[in-house]
Amino acid sequence: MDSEIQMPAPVCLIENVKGKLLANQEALDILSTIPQPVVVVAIVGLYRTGKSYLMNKLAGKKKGFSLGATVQSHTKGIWMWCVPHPIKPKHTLVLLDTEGLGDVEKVRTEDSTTCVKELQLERKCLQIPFFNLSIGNGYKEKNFNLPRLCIRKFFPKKKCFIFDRPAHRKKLGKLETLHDDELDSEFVKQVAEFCSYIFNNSKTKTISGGIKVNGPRLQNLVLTYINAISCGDLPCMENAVLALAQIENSAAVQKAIAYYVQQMNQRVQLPTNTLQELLDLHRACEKESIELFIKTSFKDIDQQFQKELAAQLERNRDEFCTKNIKASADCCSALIQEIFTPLEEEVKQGIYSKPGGYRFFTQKLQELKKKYQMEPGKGIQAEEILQQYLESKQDVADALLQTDQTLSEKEKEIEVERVKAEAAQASTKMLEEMQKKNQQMMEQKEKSYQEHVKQLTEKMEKERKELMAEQERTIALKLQEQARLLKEGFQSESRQLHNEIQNLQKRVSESRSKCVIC
Ligand SMILES: Nc1nc2c(ncn2[C@@H]2O[C@H](COP(=O)(O)OP(=O)(O)OP(=O)(O)O)[C@@H](O)[C@H]2O)c(=O)[nH]1
Ligand SMILES: [Mg+2]
Repeated sequence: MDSEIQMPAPVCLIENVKGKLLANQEALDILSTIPQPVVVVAIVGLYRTGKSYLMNKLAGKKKGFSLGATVQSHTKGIWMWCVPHPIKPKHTLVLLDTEGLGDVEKVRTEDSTTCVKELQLERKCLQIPFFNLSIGNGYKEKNFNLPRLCIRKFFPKKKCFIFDRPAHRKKLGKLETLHDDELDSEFVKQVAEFCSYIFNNSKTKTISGGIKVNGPRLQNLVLTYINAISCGDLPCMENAVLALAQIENSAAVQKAIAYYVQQMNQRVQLPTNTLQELLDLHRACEKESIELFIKTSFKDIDQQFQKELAAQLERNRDEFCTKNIKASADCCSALIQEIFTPLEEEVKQGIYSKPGGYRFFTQKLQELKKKYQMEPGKGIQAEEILQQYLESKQDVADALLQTDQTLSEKEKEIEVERVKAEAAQASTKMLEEMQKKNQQMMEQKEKSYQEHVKQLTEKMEKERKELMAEQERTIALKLQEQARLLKEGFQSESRQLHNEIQNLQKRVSESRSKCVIC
């Protein structure tokens, strides 16, 4: 089922048409077919700095992302190439090659692994470490520092690679046709180290809360970002995740309900002998259905979708109860017809309309009632349908009683009373049954609620722990960055980061003491 992705060449993911961004349907369709978690590697940097060339190396191919042969910027928009991850089984590596920046100030990226290739062609980068800031308040310094500060802020964890010139100047134009032994051996080694580092260190793309991103999720994120940008908004990770959660949680409800209905149809044989039997099966299917929802849903704010699931499960349970009642009633009516029709025929023929006939009639009636009661599989309406039938035939029995000449008036009166008492007893029993059923339904409601709460609590507790670990990791990295800024003499930047860290720490201690469900 989880077959490896086959994409012979990159496709354009986002087109840049006169500054307007458009998502390309072909690329979105490809993403929608990738059920595996994705590792996303994007590259950004100045134009004509060998980004596309490097991305081809990551794809393990000589050709793919198209390289520029002129001095003009070549790649337009964002191109995507999905390949099986070379070292992580059951993962897809999504390579994103971007349009070269004319101005490094435009660099704005978010979480996925991003390589910043800032190496100008024909120029070795001798400035080590790479992200040092320039002292001074002039335009030149600000211009120099801003992208570096941004990169340092958004990518607290960094790793720098310096590449030597790949080959002799004359050969640079046709790099992609050269064999490794025609390239500078240092460069070949550096590229191999770079690729190995990326493969080993790039994590599966997750969204806040440790939720793994697969192809369809990435597709939705792309669409949400593009929409936000088209509307003039800043693409915001939080909003994109919420939009994604809406789509997926609503699908998770549908999936969980479909599972419940399918399992109930498979496991329940209508009519069931007792209501409890149906409710027990409901409880088992409901538990699994909630599990399925909990597994696939995320960021279900105020449990909006779980509440919807609960309501739909209740409706479906009631539907099964109604079907159960109907199945039982149909079965009992058919049985009554089969068992009692011969007696009705005999009455019509006048067999019991003679002296002593009433006694024979009641005897026969008792026998047939027993026969009916002995019959298995009638379901929960057995008694009610029988009583309804007997009641409907009561005037026939009365007529036979009144016309039987072997009985005295006194005996007839006693018999009428006996029949009345019997009917009253039967209706009391039915009332008790009904109360019992109501009680069982109420208990089931409480159990359903408890099941929802139990599963939700477990999930929220797990998510809370993950979020806290995530926040603590971020704080640790930010603290390192703050210390570095301070050491470099950037007091105001360091102070700003210090405030950010304090806010984060406050949030962590809040979530530590927070009760999961109140
Ligand atoms: N000197 C040198 N040339 C390189 C290097 N990497 C690639 N090239 C060559 O530089 C040219 C441009 O490379 P690309 O990979 O297209 O550069 P790019 O950054 O994708 O360019 P844009 O798409 O315009 O942003 C090609 O002819 C490559 O063969 C490198 O590390 N050093
Ligand atoms: Mg390019």
